[in-house]
Amino acid sequence: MPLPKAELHLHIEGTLEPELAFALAARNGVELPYADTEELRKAYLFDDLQTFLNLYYELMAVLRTERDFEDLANAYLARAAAQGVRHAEIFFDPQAHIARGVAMGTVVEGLWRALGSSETNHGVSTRLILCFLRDESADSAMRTLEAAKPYLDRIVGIGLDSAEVGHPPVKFREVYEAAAELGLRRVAHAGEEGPPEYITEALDVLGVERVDHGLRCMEDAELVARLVRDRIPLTLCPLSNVRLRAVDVLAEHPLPAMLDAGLLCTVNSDDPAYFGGYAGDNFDAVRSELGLTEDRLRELARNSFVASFLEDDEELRAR
Ligand code: ES4
Ligand code: ZN
Repeated sequence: MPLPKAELHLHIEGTLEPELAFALAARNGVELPYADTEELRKAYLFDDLQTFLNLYYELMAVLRTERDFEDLANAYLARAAAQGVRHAEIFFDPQAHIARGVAMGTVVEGLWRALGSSETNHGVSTRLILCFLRDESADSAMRTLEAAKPYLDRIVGIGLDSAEVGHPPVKFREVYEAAAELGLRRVAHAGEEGPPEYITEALDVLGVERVDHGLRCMEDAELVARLVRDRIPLTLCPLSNVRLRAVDVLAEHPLPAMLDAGLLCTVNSDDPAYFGGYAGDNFDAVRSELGLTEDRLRELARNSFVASFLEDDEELRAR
């Protein structure tokens, strides 16, 4: 039995497996520039964030209808459940869909067809987090928040993703303020490729209560002390860090040092169809490559529930 765990850093578009991509392409009459799944797998040669993102956005072309988003989410939830995930907080990138003529309502209603029955069908409770693309303008983010207003009963919070360097958190100050006024929880990717200053800024300017990745906090001792003191969770993604070359090899991942420093770390999968594994695979990888003890692994699983947006009573039931 895999450890019961919560997944807190998961882009639903990053769960699109090549087989499903081709099935949806056929269903929607979309032409993919790859002959078959084997040729597509060969395109997974990225070794930095931008090269990965180019492929990630290209493949989204196959997602067109509510049913597509429903099928995508159901496929993820079934895989997650099989690896011990009991709760999933799921990012989605509406701007990447709206730009292709797919409406916010299609995306949210489609995902909700799967998420709304996930506890019954998969034994996985869920939350939805709307991510803004940080390489798009702040105006675009604000328009996206506006478009999400009819669906806020299905969205727990907001996040910030896509190309990090050159797009500091402060660019999104106003949209985070507006989201806070709407009662939305706030997280942001920071310190994946960007410097530790982006983590500090995400805390100070955006008021985030959880940091996605946050890996590069280790370059700033004062920041580490603050994250420890304030119990700010970090959603680490070890296999993602290897594939995108944030670390050279998994054996050199700073996770053990981060746990030793007292940071509230969690282990997540980011874009599992692209990075070689789902949540359980990430746990297995850090167990074998980083020599984490069973106690440390249990701590990581417990942290995932503590760091989640579940209420206390829901949290106890989930774990
Ligand atoms: C992402 Cl790994 C990663 N980083 C930033 N933005 C993303 N969107 C999807 N995966
Ligand atoms: Zn991510």
